[in-house]
Order: sequence, then structure tokens, then C-alpha cells
Amino acid sequence: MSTAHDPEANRSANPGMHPGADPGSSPGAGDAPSGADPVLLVSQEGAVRVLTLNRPQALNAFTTPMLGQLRHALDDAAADTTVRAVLVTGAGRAFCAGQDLNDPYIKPEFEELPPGSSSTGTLAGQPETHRRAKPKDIGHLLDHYYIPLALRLRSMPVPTVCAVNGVAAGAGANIALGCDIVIAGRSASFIQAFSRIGLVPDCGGTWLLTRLVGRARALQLTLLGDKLPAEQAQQWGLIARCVADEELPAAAMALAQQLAGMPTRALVQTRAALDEAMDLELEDALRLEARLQSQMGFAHDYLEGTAAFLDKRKPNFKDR
Ligand code: LHQ
Repeated sequence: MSTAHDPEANRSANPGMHPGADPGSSPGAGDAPSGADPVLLVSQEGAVRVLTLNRPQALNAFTTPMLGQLRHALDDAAADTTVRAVLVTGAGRAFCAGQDLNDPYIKPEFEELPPGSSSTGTLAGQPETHRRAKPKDIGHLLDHYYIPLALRLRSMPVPTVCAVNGVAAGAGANIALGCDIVIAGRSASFIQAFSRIGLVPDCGGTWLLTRLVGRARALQLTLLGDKLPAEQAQQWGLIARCVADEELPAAAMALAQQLAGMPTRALVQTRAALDEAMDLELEDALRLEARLQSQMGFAHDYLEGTAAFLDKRKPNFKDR
């Protein structure tokens, strides 16, 4: 199964007209015209839905249509009960270079200044060029695209795996880290590129990084914006696994298939409980566990899991 440009995804992902651009009517920067390669590939292997970012010429940088399609593909996977795990990866040599800085939704319009004039020191807030920038409210992009996408990912009713096949920068890094299990190829790397261009981390970076690697390393990554190689990312606990590049596709698929065969509802409640426990006192975490365990105890998968154990057979889990 493979979807091309999904006009519905684009339309419903653009709830409001952005003052600076209308991504519903104008293609994102570098997006192929209709009939060309789709910016998101969707396929299915058994119970695993595979979503592949597909703008390799721009290192799979996110355009607004691509962000809309990714969210809708996650919605589709969530609604499809045959899907029991989602695998996200990128086409080509990168996973994702973050927001496409050419996307008309966010790119400032530039007005050329007459030759000889310089904006330097004369216009407050202007960069040192011979062009005058008319900035757009980039917070709008976060409100309408990245926040719904990050929340959708974290609330998926099935486990998510990210196969980081190359550089993951900015929002690309944080979408990867928002998946449940992150596995990277040895040549992959993670860059909190925001500070390099005068921004703060977004797409959940502040929340994720402090939890994953602690304040000192989170600050090092976000302030310096340096490249963190995959192997070191694994040593730091930022990601779960690092494998040889050529082993990545098979290893990621095996992981996703393994998760797909497991008791989905219990896995998803485990993710939610771990996230919630970060902010709980021990006693509250214990009570949360008891409440969830009580629910699990009435569910098919627990009864099936224990029966299969006692019968010495493979369990057939169904709950979602
Ligand atoms: C790109 C991009 C890109 C467009 C590579 N855009 N073309 C939220 C709110 C609103 C605004 C801003 O953003 C956000 C969230 C964010 O994600 S902010 C962070 C945005 N991302 C970046 O700043 C990363 C920019 N990219 C890079 O620093 C490098 O490309 C990395 C380190 C990722 C890879 O470097 P190289 O391997 O040396 O590749 P390259 O730089 O030569 O890139 C290859 C092509 O991809 C190149 O195009 P070209 O036509 O020259 O071959 C780049 O222009 C294009 N590209 N990232 N984000």
C-alpha cells in the first residue's frame, strides 16, 4: 500500500489561514508537483505500518504538506485495528533535517534594499544583509502542525519505532525521540539545530531531552547544537539501540514485528504510566500502577497471556 499526495491530509491539517502563507494552495518548498514522488510513503508489513519521509533531495526536511500527511498517516494507523505497531524512517541518506527553512509557511519575505544601503545598525532586529526581512509568526506553525503531530505520536494506541537512518536535526531529531523505541544506524547523528539559527528547541525537545539525558547533557546538546553521533546517543541513553547501517532496516522491522505480536494495550499503558510517573511521588506512582493493573487484569490479553503460559503455547494477543 502506498499513498501519494493526500489532498485531504493537507486540507484538514491547515485549520486556519496563516497570515504569511497558504500552504494549502501553494506547495511547500521543494515539494514535487502533483504526479511526482509522494513526500510520505505508507506501506504495511504484516501488522506493522511503515511511514517513510520521502524528500531525500532536502534530507527529508519537513514541509507543511509533509507534516499534515504524517499526522494523518498516524491517525489512519491509530484507527486501523489491523495495525499493531508503527515504524517511522527516512528515505535516502538522512532521517530528517527538521523544518524546511524554505517552506513559504515560515520563510520571511525579503525585500531588496537599494544598492549601497545597508540595514546594518539602522533597522532594529534586521539581519546584516542588504535585504529587509518581513518575518512571519512561526509559533503558528508549532500550534497547527508540530504540537498536534508530537501529541499524536505520543498518544498512539500502538507502539512506535523510529529507524534513524542518517542525520536527525531540529524537529526531525525530536520527532524521532518522541517514538517509543529509537534505533539508529551507526552513521546517523542527532543535532539540536535550533540554537544555530536563533531558535529554542521545539517539538517536545525540552521535555524529552531533560527526561532522557538529564539537564547537563540536555543543555550541552541544545546550547551548542553540536552533532551527537548515534553510538554516543546510545551510550547517553538518548536512544535505545545503535546498529551497523546495513543492519538497520531489518533490525528496525524485527523490533516493530516483535512489538506488534505483544499485548498492545499493556504496552501503550506502560508508555503512559512511565511518562506520568516522572512527575509523581512514589505513592502516587504505586497507585497509578495498581489502577492500571486492575484494568489489565480484566482484559483479554492478560487472561490469554496467563492461559498461554500455563498451556505452554504462544499467546494470541488481541487487545488494542
Ligand atoms: C534543507 C534543510 C532544511 C531546507 C538540509 N531546510 N533545506 C520550527 C518553527 C519554525 C521554523 C523553524 O523550525 C522549526 C523547527 C526546526 O526544525 S528548526 C531546525 C531546522 N533545521 C536546521 O536548521 C538544519 C539545517 N540543515 C543542516 O544543518 C544540514 O543540512 C545538516 C547538518 C542537517 C546536514 O548537513 P549535510 O549533510 O552537509 O547536508 P547539506 O547541508 O548539504 O544538505 C543537503 C541538502 O538539503 C541541501 O540542499 P542543496 O540543494 O544545496 O543540495 C540543503 O539546503 C538541504 N537542506 N536541511 N532544514
